[in-house]
Order: sequence, then C-alpha cells, then structure tokens
Amino acid sequence: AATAAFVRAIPKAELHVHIEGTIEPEHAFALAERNAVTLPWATAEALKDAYRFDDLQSFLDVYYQVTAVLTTVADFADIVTAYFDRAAAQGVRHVELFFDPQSHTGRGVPMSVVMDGLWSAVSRSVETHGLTSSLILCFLRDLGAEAAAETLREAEPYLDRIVGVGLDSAEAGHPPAAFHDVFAAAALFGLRRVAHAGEEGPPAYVVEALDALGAERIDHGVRALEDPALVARLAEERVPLTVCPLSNVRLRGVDSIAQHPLGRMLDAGLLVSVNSDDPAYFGGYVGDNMIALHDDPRYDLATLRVLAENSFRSAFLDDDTRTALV
Ligand code: ES4
Ligand code: ZN
Repeated sequence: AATAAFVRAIPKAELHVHIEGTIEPEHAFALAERNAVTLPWATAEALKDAYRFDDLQSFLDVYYQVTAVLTTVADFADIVTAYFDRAAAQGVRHVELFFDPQSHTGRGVPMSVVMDGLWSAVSRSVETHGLTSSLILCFLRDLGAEAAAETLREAEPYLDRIVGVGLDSAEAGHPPAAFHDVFAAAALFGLRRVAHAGEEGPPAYVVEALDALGAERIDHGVRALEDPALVARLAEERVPLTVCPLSNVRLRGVDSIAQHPLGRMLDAGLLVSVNSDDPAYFGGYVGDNMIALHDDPRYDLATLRVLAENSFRSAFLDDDTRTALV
C-alpha cells in the first residue's frame, strides 16, 4: 500500500496503451448487451478465464473478438472515459492513446464514428480528468501496406485530431520496411511516427523501424538487447523505448518480472519508460506495472522515479506543456 501511494504520487505519462485493450470484461459484456452483439463467451468470468495466453497471436485473437462490442460514437467515448478514470486514479498526467481503426472499419464501423467517439473524450480530458491526451493511429501490420495506405486516406479529414501514426498487431513475419511509403506520407502530413518492434520480432525489425519508417520512438524494443551495436545506437540517439513489463510476461516473451530485460536496458543507458499496453488483459494499468516491478529490488523507488521522468522525456509534448505537467 505504501508503494501504491508512492507510485500514484509520481507524475507519469503513458505512451503505450491500446484503447481497445482497456475494455474490462464487465464493460465488454455491458457494451455487448447494449449493442446486441454476441460474444463467444457466456459471461465476463468465462472471458477472464480466456486470458491465458501463449504468445502475441493467441492474445490478439481474443482482443479482436472483444473489440467487436464497439459500434457507436458513445461506445468509443465511454471506453476512453473509463480508461481515463483508472489512469488518473494511478497518477497519470498525460496519455498518448493508440487506436486500431482497421479493427472497426473492417467490421463496417465508419471512421467518422471511431474518430468522433474517441475525440469527444480526448478533447475534454483536461477538464474531466486533469490530464492531457492525444491519439496515435496504428496500422495493423498483418493486413499489409495497401490497407494501411487506405486507412490513412480515410483518416485525412481527421488529421488535426491525431498526433501520429504507429504500427502494431502480429509482428513476426511482418517487417516494418513494407510500410515505408505510408509512413513517409504520414510524415508529410506532419504526423509523428512510432512502431512496435522487437516485441516478438528480431532486432533487425527495430533497425528497420528507425531507418525505413523514421520511427521516433520504439514500442517494446526488448529484443534490441540481442544486438549490442543496436543498443549502442539507441543509447547514443536517445531513442525512447516504451516498455510494457506485465504484457511481456503475460505473452510469454519473458518468464517473469525478475527475468525482464528492463533493468539491463536502464543499465545500458536507454531511454526507457513503463507502460501498460493492454491493461484489461495483462494484469494492470501503468501504476500496477510499476508496483509489480518494485517487488524486484532492482526497481527501488528512485528507479521508478527515473522511469516516470523518462516517460515525459519520451512524450510528444512541447516544452511548456511538459514543464507544467511534471
Ligand atoms: C498489442 Cl501487446 C500488442 N502487440 C502488438 N500489437 C498490439 N495491439 C494491441 N496489443
Ligand atoms: Zn502495444
């Protein structure tokens, strides 16, 4: 409890959270009922029992099925509000929220519904929750580059509502370079660029994300440690890495918090922060991730404070806003 209070009191920015991964089981069932959507589980308890994953794909299979409960503007607004409630309660001051438009447009939900719903909550977060927030549109890498380009075209009317683009979903066998053109187009629109890399994929995908996509931040990046030259480059260039400890354990990328590479990443001088990824699925929000780390003596309170400071250094914030937040 003392740790929880300390963690809550440290200002934190969350830079790696998928809004579709914040739908708690009870909320999923409430939305399913409201929209007359049938989920392949009988109850919220049965859904929770399905949260035992072997790898990224086994998680994504559940995640995309639950996402189907979202159909209206109010649904998108409500899940953002529910996430802000929990994030604010854990001391989060700034959020850069990922969303996966293709997981909705592919089911017939118009881009306008997604954007209007998310934006109604994001645009009011300072008033409602005392935190700043922005949106990062992610392309589903397993659907390919042409689908990503089409998604960016559909998002063009809403570019003033998003701060950047990202790349997520199944990583193995989907190297970043295929998305060169759509990331270049996003850059020309003035958008920031991030990419999931080195979560399950090899260090070479991290290099590609930097060189072919111009990624300014790497999501996960834990496998970068397998390549000493890449580690040296990431340290030298101060490339931010958004690390998600509970996610990596739940998806079996690492065996335990004690085995997690975060400590070695800090020792190597990397600009790492702690994030929740899909908190409804992986055992907690950003504060919960820090509390889990603190069970390991490597992550004392001073180290947690450094990780939180790093989150603001890694954020897409102007200097005045950053100074006001920390
Ligand atoms: C994700 Cl954990 C993770 N990895 C890649 N893509 C994702 N989308 C949602 N969660
Ligand atoms: Zn992620």
